[in-house]
Amino acid sequence: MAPNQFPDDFIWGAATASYQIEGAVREDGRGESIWDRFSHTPGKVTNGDTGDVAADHYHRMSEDVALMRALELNGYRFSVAWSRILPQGDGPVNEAGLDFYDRLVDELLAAEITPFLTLYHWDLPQALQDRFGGWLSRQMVDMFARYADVVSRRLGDRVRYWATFNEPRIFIWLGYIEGTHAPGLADWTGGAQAAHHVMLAHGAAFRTLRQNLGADAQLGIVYALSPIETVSDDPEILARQRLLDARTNCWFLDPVLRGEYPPELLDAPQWANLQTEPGDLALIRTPVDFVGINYYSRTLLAPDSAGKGDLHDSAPNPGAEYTAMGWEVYPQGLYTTLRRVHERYAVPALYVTENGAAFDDVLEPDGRVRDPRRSAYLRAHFKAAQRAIADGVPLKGYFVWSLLDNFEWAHGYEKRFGITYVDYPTGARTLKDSARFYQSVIRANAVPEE
Ligand code: IFM
Repeated sequence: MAPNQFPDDFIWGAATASYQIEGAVREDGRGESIWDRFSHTPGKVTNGDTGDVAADHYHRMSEDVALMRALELNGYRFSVAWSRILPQGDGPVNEAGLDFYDRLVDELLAAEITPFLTLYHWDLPQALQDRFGGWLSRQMVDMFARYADVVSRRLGDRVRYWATFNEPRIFIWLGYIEGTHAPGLADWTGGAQAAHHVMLAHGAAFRTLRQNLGADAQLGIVYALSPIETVSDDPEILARQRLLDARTNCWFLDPVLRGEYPPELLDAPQWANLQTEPGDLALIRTPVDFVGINYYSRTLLAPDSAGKGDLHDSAPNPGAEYTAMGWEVYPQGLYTTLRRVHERYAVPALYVTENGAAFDDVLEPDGRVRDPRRSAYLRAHFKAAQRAIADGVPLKGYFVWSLLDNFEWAHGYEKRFGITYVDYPTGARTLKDSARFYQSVIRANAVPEE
């Protein structure tokens, strides 16, 4: 393999998530999700934006698959909206909801694009929040396993790659501990308990999927990871590094892949009242076929860094480049993360299931979106991935976040992550320059020289 080449069967894809792109929130029997409720609550989302229309993907799905084909993607990562399938979370199945994903999968396969399906990318049916308090309840484990059963029975003959959850740490932290995301709860003890139920739900759904789909299915889970680095070896900072690494990286990796929670977590007061039952860790521990890694930036700890052990505990790095999200551009961190996951957990396959950047893109009068910083960001991260492969990491594919500009949760439509520009008033799509750059990478199966 030439030094700048990727392996022959490498998957080049793009990723999206249901609530962020679909819109059509009241169509074809879809039930309310916690993000419908949250985004319609005044003050929760920038500019009062909601996912009611989003990128209108529900109506433009064929156009979006054509876009993927034009870009020559060979993989597409999407999530299923639970409330389209089971509008009340459990109870009757909504066939029209399943039909939508059925058509999506067929169109992808016709375009020779491999579907990578994620069951849960944060849009829980509101009915389950109302009845049980969402993930606070252990009853969610059975609910999620049933949902996995329904979806896999319908799509399992054509979808080979399945992830249970997207970024459990993020939706637990922001939704249950900090309250800035749906369902808007702010309680550490509840968050730790909810996280445990998410892990159990992963384990239960994993068994259901394996049973329904057989040994050939590729089953995994997707994590948001970030290396925790420090500006000094001051003992206070090193202690914070250990705790934050446990909270950021190992909290959800260790139970699934090693059958234990990191000791730094269990020693912390927030975990003192964790309710568990015998056999829980055996259910959570699952022989996954792959781990998906969402990587955006590192976390840098300094004596005066802001959050002191929480998700926002990162210090500025003078002179570094930052994206519109305020995240440091740090490609080296992707290499470090891939190496570390490979060395610590020895999973058969890794995928970069999300990587990308938000910038303040402008659609210019000549119809182009010039986003050289996004192309540079992607180039540098592709190279970091390539270095990891050369050093023995079984990285099998890469999904750029995102195919389309979309609803960036509490930031609404203000942050644009797409390689395709979406003009929200009309829904019109325009490939940004970075999409063309990405296409050149895919065509060459290599990062072209600058
Ligand atoms: O938009 C999100 C996505 O839903 C989960 N991963 C990070 C992205 C950018 O913030």
